[in-house]
Amino acid sequence: MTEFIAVGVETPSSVLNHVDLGLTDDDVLRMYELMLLARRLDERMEILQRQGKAHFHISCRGHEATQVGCAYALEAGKDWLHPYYRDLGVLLTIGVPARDLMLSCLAKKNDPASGGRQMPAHWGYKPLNVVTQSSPVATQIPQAAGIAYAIKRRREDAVVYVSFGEGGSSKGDFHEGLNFAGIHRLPVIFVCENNRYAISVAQNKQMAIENVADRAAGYGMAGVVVDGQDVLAVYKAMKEAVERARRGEGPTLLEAKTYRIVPHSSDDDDRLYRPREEVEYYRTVNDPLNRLRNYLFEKGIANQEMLDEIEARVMGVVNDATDWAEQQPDPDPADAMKHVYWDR
Ligand SMILES: Cc1ncc(C[n+]2csc(CCOP(=O)(O)OP(=O)(O)O)c2C)c(N)n1
Ligand SMILES: [Mg+2]
Repeated sequence: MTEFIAVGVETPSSVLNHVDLGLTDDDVLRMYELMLLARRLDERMEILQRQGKAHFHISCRGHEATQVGCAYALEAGKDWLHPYYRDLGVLLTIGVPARDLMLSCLAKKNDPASGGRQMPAHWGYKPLNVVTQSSPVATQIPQAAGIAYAIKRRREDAVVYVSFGEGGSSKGDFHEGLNFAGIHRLPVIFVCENNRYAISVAQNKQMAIENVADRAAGYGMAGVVVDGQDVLAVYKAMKEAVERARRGEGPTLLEAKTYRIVPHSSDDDDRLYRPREEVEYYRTVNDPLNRLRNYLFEKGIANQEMLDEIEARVMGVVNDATDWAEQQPDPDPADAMKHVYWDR
């Protein structure tokens, strides 16, 4: 289990004040709990993969502020989500129970995403309008534009959240989805979780620009860059984008500068392509949980005892989800070909 390393005064908290954003102290504590739950559940899923119980793991760790900040600005059950594989924090914040997420991780029969057929982290959850994704990166982007087009044609009030990495923004799907959404002024927020690497490929090998969001001008939409380690900054930017979309003012390309603090997936060794000092900086000084924890202390919203209580509650949820999901049935082998297209 990752322990937070003690942080010094150099760790920033947030440049913003939650009260100015319409958030209560309880909201900020809830954000902290969701971020911690995402991290601890993710750590548990990695352990299960190492034990041979899950066949693959891809992590949200380091992205928690971006994910919780974004999803906190959405309306559960009304808005639509096309999350990408790192978005464990988005799923938890919108209200998917940890137990259901664990069913996907362990490829169990009652996994709500696909009955254990998809890879882990190919989220899908019908009751909360979470649309499952395909493995080729960025395919969710034009799909999200399509859902937003339907929402607009039906004159509904919902908005669409879709996320992807900066590497995914090199795909043609990115251009097609954003171009279509810009033309029709669709209620969709394109969130780029820019962690500076697409597996081993650094951002400067993907694009000749500093900010993915600068491309928004080319599609006639708002482009916003935000510090993805600051949950309040992300929430503010996302809330403004959601409000623009609901007012009929069209899409936003929101780029959150973040970092993954572990290898790309359970099949990767990141020591081959990035310096340890860089990873260490984001695991300590600029870790999103450390940043929010400092904010809670600074504003007198929480003390260590309260954070210990949150940690205990979170571990209760993680342990319950693990123990329960491990007892659930595996898919029936006789169903293996169900829903698989076979053209004789
Ligand atoms: C079209 C396609 N090419 C390659 C892959 C293999 N692949 C999976 S994730 C990934 C990196 C994506 O990087 P990025 O979009 O920056 O997201 P991150 O994983 O960094 O969050 C690649 C190359 C894929 N899934 N789909
Ligand atoms: Mg990336």
